[in-house]
Amino acid sequence: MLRFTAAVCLAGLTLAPLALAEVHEVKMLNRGADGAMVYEPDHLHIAPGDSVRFVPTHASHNAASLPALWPKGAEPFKSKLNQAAEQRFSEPGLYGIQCIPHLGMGMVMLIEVGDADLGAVPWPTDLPARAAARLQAQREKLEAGR
Ligand SMILES: [Cu+2]
Repeated sequence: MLRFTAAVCLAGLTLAPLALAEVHEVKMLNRGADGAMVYEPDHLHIAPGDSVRFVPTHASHNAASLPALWPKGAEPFKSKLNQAAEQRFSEPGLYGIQCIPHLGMGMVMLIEVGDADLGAVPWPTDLPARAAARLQAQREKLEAGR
């Protein structure tokens, strides 16, 4: 009887995958389709409660909150170099992610959690030029994907 109950529960879980939070994988690369020092993909639109798993496909990268582009009240984070890290995003908003060693080379990405009002997000003005240009391009891709 117990075994039967367990089997029914498992069947129920597999029938309702949409109710479960997703984990989105992002590679950290020395070179990708869009150039040197990139996250791939470099922009994500995810649901509140979803997680992002940062994978050190190449060496010497990490993922950390970009303080200039981080929702008020959301918990900042910083992963260790060369280690996979999983970060859960529960607060809706627009999140900037940086690789600390390569911010100057433009290694950043954008994560939109829920439906952010992109026009109302204070946009950072003091970032290295390559990072600012890539963030702008990522924002345009998020807007175009709606
Ligand atoms: Cu890096």
